Amino acid sequence: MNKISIMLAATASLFLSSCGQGDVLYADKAVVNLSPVEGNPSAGYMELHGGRVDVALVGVTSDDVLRMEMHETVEENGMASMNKLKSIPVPAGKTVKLEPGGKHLMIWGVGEGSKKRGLLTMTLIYSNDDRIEINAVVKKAGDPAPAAE
Ligand SMILES: [Cu+2]
Repeated sequence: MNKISIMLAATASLFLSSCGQGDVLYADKAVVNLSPVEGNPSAGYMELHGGRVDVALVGVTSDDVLRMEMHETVEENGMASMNKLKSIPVPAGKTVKLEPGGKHLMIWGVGEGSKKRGLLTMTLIYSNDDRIEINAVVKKAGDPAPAAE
């Protein structure tokens, strides 16, 4: 191995150890789809990325909502209904998607300030006591999809 390839190999392993999947517990792609019907709850979606150890998301809070719950949409006999979840497991190194038709956040009373700002700041609380603050993009009903913007 010549000098350059040794350096490249060292750089590659550094990159893997510092940025490798599964090292850091975080969340991204958070959106809140405001309900088109005044008074109805809005829905929140995001991707939860697992860290080095298995944890669970045990709560989500925000200063600018009335109430927030973790839900899962389930289908029984062709009928969709929602169950309230106490926690959402986030296995080490895995990505868990909160998405339409699956696990999601149900959000009551998103504040006018967050609606105007277009961002809702929320805190994710994990079973290992980690707290992660994220900004979810607030979308009004009928807003174009991000790809079209
Ligand atoms: Cu729900």
